[in-house]
Amino acid sequence: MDYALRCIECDREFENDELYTCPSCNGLLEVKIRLDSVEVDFKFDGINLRVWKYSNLLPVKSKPISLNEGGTPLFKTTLGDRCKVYVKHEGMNPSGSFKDRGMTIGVTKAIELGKKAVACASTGNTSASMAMYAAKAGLKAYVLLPAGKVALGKVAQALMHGAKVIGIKSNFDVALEFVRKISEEENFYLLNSVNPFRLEGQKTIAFEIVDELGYVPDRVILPVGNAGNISAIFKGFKELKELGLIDSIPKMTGVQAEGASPIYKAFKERKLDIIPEQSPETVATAIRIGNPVNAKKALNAIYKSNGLSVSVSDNEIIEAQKFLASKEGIGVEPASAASIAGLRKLLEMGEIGSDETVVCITTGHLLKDPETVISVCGEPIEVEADLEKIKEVL
Ligand code: AN7
Repeated sequence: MDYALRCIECDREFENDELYTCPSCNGLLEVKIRLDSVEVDFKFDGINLRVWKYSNLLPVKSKPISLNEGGTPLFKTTLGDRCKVYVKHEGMNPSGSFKDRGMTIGVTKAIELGKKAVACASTGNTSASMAMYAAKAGLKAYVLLPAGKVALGKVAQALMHGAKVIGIKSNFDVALEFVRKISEEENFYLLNSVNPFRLEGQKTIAFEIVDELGYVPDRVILPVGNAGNISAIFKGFKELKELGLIDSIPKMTGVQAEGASPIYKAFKERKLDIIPEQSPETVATAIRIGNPVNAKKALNAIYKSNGLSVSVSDNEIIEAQKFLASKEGIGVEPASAASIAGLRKLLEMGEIGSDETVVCITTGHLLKDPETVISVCGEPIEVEADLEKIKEVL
């Protein structure tokens, strides 16, 4: 396959895979695949859905470092009143989040480039996933976290998979600035979503949706933090359209938490860029991000697809998390529930047509954040080991 890294700002192209941003204007890079060089040999038949099914559209040459990522369930739900709502549960990936789709490509690329170590800043899921794939690949893994602001399950994963985990007394955005500098100085391969190859893995969410549904939904709703995933999924649909495999692109709909909503604010004013927020705050710690690196790509995805952005309160997020878990049997972490909270809000606002088919992406698993569950559901009731006493509380 023929591809180059293209700057989304100045349009220059580079053949060097080891870049994260444009050497000439510092703009974001994306992988431009020369689609006329691609032979699409996979069938959209809804079977064997996995990230590497679509390898002809994935810009890596070496043997995949894979843990069977992708192929996540697409559940039909009753969430939509009159319109059809599906939930694609990315929490069912091997490390429990959508990040695995990006990491299988990112870590394979790290091996291809001869790197010995990988690094990221993270609100949690990126670090869990990176640590897991680095372990599989035999690479060292370094993680910078906002101390005390990462859900317990995610820290546990990063530690157990053998990453060196450092908590800094600041937020994600500051951690990312540090890790970018450190990676450059120490020759670590940076695996945050500023890395254009990671997004290539995540675009397979779009491929799987079309593959499994057999058609293109009208809208895709997902939570937005660092804004990589919305950009990646849009790119996936765009490539399918350019290849002539589909003829429309869903309205990309990004949901942010009220306390961390620079993209929503930019969208509201129809701006092309964000104003960074210094002290982002939300119960959905995964998306507690004030300065999303992929903001320009994400806003482009929203505008070009005729989509929109909405913000939801912490209360709406928790209510949506409980609703999804107790009514549909789908257990997700708070950030993921933002997509359901966004759906409910947009239905109320009358923004979603009754004839629409909507796919909500739930990005991470319920078990990632047990502490929030206990704080909103309470501890289990404790009673004596006595039949009558147990019956009393039933
Ligand atoms: C569950 O782990 O940024 O908009 O460092 O864990 O692509 O950033 C996590 C992000 C949504 C937002 N849902 O995705 C990290 C990190 C969950 C997440 C997002 C994240 P992007």
